[in-house]
Amino acid sequence: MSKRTILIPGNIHQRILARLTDIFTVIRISTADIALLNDQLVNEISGIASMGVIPNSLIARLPNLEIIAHFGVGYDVIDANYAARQGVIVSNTPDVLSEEVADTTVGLLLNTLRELPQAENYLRQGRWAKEGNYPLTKLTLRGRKIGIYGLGRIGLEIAKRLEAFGVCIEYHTRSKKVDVSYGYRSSLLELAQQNDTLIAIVPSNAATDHSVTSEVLSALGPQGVFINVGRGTVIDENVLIHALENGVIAGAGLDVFEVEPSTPTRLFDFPNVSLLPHVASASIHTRDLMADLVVDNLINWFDGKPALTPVIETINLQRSI
Ligand code: NAP
Ligand code: 8YV
Repeated sequence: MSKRTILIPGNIHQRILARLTDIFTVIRISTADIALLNDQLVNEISGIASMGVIPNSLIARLPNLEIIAHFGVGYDVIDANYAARQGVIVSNTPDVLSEEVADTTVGLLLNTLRELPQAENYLRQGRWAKEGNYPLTKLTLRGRKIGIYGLGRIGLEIAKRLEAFGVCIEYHTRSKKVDVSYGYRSSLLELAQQNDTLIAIVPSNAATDHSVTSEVLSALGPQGVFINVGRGTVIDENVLIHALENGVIAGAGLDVFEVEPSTPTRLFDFPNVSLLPHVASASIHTRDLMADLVVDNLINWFDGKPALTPVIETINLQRSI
């Protein structure tokens, strides 16, 4: 394999940097801005390893770019259709994180319903000894009807885990899955009408952005709970805050936000909301697997083989070996 030049704009996992540096010439710039590259580099770069936004303006100006290896399964920060038109393959990191994200989702659901972080804080603050038992929680998982919005790799892992909790499970996706026994609802509104707990694990795209509307939240009902581990863009945060303020739903658990890392401080005031700073896949174990997949996609590609995990939009650019 000839020594190729890989661009890393912005932050990247240390393991990616270490492994790439052994094999490739690595160029780092602070942000994905073409103005930060001189003409020689512009011509030399044939791959990108990244975890943030890659603007079309950068893709357009790198004449020898062949592949963008993205760190993360969600790749809404890259216009993959544009990359495909430019002949640039995009890879992501599916599967290796699904179980971790599903584990975290169940944790977030329980935290939201049973107020476990608040109860722990109560103990740590010495209030148990001074004030007596933590109050009984208003919400419970017992008897809940769970609607999963998105039954892909991660949604399925969430469903499998929730089965063990003995709760009722249904789902909504654009197409009914043939190999699952969970009840299918052909619209998100219908899913919310038939269930009291909505877990969103869909990618961000034009169809899913702001799709959890005030009508969907109302349909969950006053005992309703909304859990979001997909992307913050699935709901307008003002709509969610309004629903929480007015008792339209009973609580929410969020790992993702509309404009990260900022989080609307108004959410901090709700005792019935559990918040996590986008940590669903964030263990050393799982992030190492994701990092390896980024690197292995690049190695395979520049070794003349197909990329390991190309995104669907660029799959036709795969090498056939
Ligand atoms: P996936 O396997 O591609 O699953 C996506 C699911 O969403 C599929 O079931 C798909 O079914 C459904 N879907 C897509 N568009 C839809 C629409 N308009 N309406 C209804 N359903 C729709 O992806 P995954 O690996 O499970 O990951 C899902 C997403 O989770 C990622 O894209 C990422 O945004 C997010 N994520 C977040 C974290 C975190 O740290 N919080 C970690 C990993 C992933 P149909 O195609 O049949 O509609
Ligand atoms: C990561 C994620 O936090 O994979 C995804 O889509 O949202 C998370 O696993 C993120 O991609 C790391 O930047």
